[in-house]
Amino acid sequence: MSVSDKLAEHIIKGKIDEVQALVQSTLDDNMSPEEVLAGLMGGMEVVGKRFADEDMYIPEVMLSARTMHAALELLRPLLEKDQKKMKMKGRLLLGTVEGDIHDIGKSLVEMMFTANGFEVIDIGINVSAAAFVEAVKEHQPDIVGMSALLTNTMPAMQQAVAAIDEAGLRKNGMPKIIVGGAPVTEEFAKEIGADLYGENALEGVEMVKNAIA
Ligand code: B1M
Repeated sequence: MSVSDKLAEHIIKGKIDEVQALVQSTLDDNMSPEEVLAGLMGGMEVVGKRFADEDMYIPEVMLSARTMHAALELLRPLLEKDQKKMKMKGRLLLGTVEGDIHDIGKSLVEMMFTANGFEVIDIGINVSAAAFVEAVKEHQPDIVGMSALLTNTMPAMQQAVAAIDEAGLRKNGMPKIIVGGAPVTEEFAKEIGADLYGENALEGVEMVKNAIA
């Protein structure tokens, strides 16, 4: 079994200690953090499929999610290591929208933006439209990022974008609003008045860099 397959298997089985030990040893063996991440993501993909097929249930999926977070924490310092040398590129305010508690994708977005020289203010999960508005007022971000993983929380994303506009907080095209998450599409992003859509965390970074260059 390849190292990537073993990493994936630990995620699927929710083996926190084992995944941390394997991540550490593969990094010590000079496997790149990006390759390790790809192995871990492979595991989450299988979890998603098994969850959909009712071959895995919520408690097991939660354990896989906790295992993924534990593994990501080991990658964080490596992915973010050059960040201090960079000139700050902008401030991102980030949250998962109301009704939605999925946060692994958001954590990756947070890590990738931080690694690319952005200051990230993560306002968490289940963030209401009003809370986005308050946070925009407080933190004056250059970019607002919203994540949604459920089809039925996509309207909350639309409400949050509308609330920011209604409060008069998006003037002269700033802050840019970027949305993402498994059910979100570029078409939906346009439809709800978001400026940008990121299919994955890295694409999100590239979109934002191009938009605020
Ligand atoms: Co949930 N869940 N879940 N779940 N869960 C999904 C999303 C689902 C697709 C599973 C399935 O049925 N196949 C399904 C949604 C169906 C739908 O609406 N279309 C689903 C469901 C139904 C539910 C519940 C309703 C189940 C229930 O209670 N009956 C419930 C809802 C809870 C709630 O939010 N109110 C629920 C609960 C949970 C757990 C708590 C058990 C757990 C979450 C734990 C946690 O996050 N801490 C969980 C998990 C883990 C999943 C799956 C298996 C994995 C999600 C994940 O972390 N993926 C998921 C299946 C799937 O997605 N295939 C599923 C890995 C992560 C890296 O990917 O978040 O997509 P993702 O992020 C990607 C991109 O989307 C993008 O970048 C990342 C990659 O770089 N991205 C952005 C994300 N946000 C972005 C923002 C950006 C840019 C890019 O800019 C700002």
